Amino acid sequence: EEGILTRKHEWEATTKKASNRSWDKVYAVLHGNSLSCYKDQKHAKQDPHTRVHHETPIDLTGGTCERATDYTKRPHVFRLKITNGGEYLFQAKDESEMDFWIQRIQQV
Ligand code: I3P
Repeated sequence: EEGILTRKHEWEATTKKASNRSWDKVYAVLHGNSLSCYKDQKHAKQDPHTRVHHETPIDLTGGTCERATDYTKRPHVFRLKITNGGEYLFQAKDESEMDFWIQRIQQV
């Protein structure tokens, strides 16, 4: 699965707030147990090593993903928590895309 999402990195680890906290448009690609975020589709296709901020893929194993009901500044936002304590918010373009991503990530 892949598509455009807007992302905010909230926590780098349980007690470490992310330093770059702005919302960024990313091209997200779910592959196996991991989620990779690219600048756009072209980067995702041409060079899989060009993830945003030179990140390694986000390992979804053991993580949780659900709608961010407490985040009210934007609509269609879900939260991904990963096992190292990292947390991301993702904004989808509408409710059905949000539900789709949550379901897909929960299936991992
Ligand atoms: C961040 C940006 C985010 C904001 C975040 C700011 O500033 O304004 O939109 O999150 O607030 O730090 P910058 O772009 O200069 O990095 P919200 O949209 O959720 O308010 P935060 O630090 O309180 O998370």
